[in-house]
Amino acid sequence: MMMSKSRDDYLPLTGYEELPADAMLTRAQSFLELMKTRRSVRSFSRRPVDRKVIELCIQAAGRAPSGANQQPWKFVVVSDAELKRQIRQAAEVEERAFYEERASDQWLEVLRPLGTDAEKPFLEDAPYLIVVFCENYRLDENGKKIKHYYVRDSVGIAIGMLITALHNAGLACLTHTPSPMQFLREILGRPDNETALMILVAGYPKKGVMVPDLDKKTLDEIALFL
Ligand code: IYR
Repeated sequence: MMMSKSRDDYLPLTGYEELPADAMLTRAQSFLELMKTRRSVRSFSRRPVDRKVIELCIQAAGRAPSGANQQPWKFVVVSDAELKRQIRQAAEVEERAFYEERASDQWLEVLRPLGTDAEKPFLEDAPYLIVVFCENYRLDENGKKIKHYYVRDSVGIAIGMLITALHNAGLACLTHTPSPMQFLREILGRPDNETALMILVAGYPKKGVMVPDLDKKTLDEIALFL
């Protein structure tokens, strides 16, 4: 049986560097300025992107904290044109059902400023579809199910870090969640313990792309200091 680690195996904290107070403020401010320039885009250039950049960004996402450090994520990076075509076709079937029947009037109303519809050409245009799966459990060496904890929370954090890493690298992305998403497990041949959570569409924005005129809430609206 694999021996699990215990508190006796603790290591000193390395790599952490305390910044002088002024440097801390400057860094926090400039990171905010960087994040202010992040926008979701829905039109992508077909220009290829160096796969190494995607690998590095996924490695950054893989540094996310997770329940019991179980790292319950799998990033399936799709660049194959035929797979992208299949994903687009299946996603558009679900999206048509969403826009024509499933969505409530209230839901369609809040979506109106985004100008979305059932057509998803970005699923074929963008060089990469990073399909993010949750690993709900794993099988140990004896085939016994080991449950994972806080799975969606953990995978959500990793996705946030991936979005940030892609933006920092100068790429655009879109969080896309056609619903339901079972077709992704089927098309990509993923095992039963995995559930698709999101498609992160990644690449260069199409030249001249327009984005909706959206506001972000202010600090006072999103935070309380007690
Ligand atoms: N999945 C649909 C609808 C949609 C829903 C939400 I909430 C969004 O923020 C954006 C879109 C689509 O992708 O069009």
